Amino acid sequence: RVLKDDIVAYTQNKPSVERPAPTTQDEAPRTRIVDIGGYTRAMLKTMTKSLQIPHFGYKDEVEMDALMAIRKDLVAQAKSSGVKLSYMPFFIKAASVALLEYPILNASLSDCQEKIIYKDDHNIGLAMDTPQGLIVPNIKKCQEKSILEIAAELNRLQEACLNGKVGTQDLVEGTFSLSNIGSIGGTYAFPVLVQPEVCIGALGRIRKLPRFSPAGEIVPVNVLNVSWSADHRVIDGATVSRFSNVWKNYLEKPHALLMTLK
Ligand code: CAO
Repeated sequence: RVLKDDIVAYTQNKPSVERPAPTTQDEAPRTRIVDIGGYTRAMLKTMTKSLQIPHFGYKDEVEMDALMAIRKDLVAQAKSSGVKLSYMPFFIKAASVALLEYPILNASLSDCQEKIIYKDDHNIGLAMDTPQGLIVPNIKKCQEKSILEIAAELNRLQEACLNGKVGTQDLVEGTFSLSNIGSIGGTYAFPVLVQPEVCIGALGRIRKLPRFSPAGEIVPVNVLNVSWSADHRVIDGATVSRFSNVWKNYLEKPHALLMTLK
């Protein structure tokens, strides 16, 4: 039988449980909780919505040597007009000229999903990495602008975005987008559509790679990879491929852009 005295004796003699001194691993995890605001809040909303769209992905490579030589020649001329000339204005102009052939890629799907809205203006959006986060202002009416005019607009938008002073008018009514992630790094990407646009292209970093010449010799070539995403509800893969071929041709043979001058 267990008597009361037995229990008292047991509890009095019970060895105390030794607890090891807390180590840093046992301390509550150190966390920091911040409100999501500004550009990140806008990104959260738009990207969540965009990923409800079935995306079609298409990738290709572009030989950049001819364009790099031409840009090198033109940098000083642009500078004398107070404009910094990067590759972007060429990518944008080539896209605009190719859009003239494939206007479906500069369209949007109506809210009722029964009509396609074709847009005459090529308001080409540019994903910009800013101290405040991602923002996609657009250059209006690229179909009417020269490469130098597009470069000047890009300079203006870059400065406004860096100073956090980009205007609402620069952010609305985009019709097509490009994302030059290659200015930071990377080869391929999966760009996410900017609603209600139906096509976006991401550009990788230009890399010098071995390729075969027409004579079968191995030659060094500057290669740019492009990754397109399109709204597969209204755009089929063949259309993206044909559009990309035209865009690529204008970059690989930039003198062909002369034929588009008015
Ligand atoms: N490959 C190699 N070099 C590149 C390049 C590429 N794809 N793109 C740009 N460069 C070079 C430029 O030639 C320039 O070099 P120089 O000063 O020697 O001429 C340098 O990189 C910096 O270019 P830049 O960034 O000032 O100008 P840009 O017109 O090429 O790009 C912009 C402008 C706004 C697109 C870019 O600054 C940017 O923000 N890129 C990031 C986009 C991004 O975040 N995309 C992801 C979106 S999804 O989150």
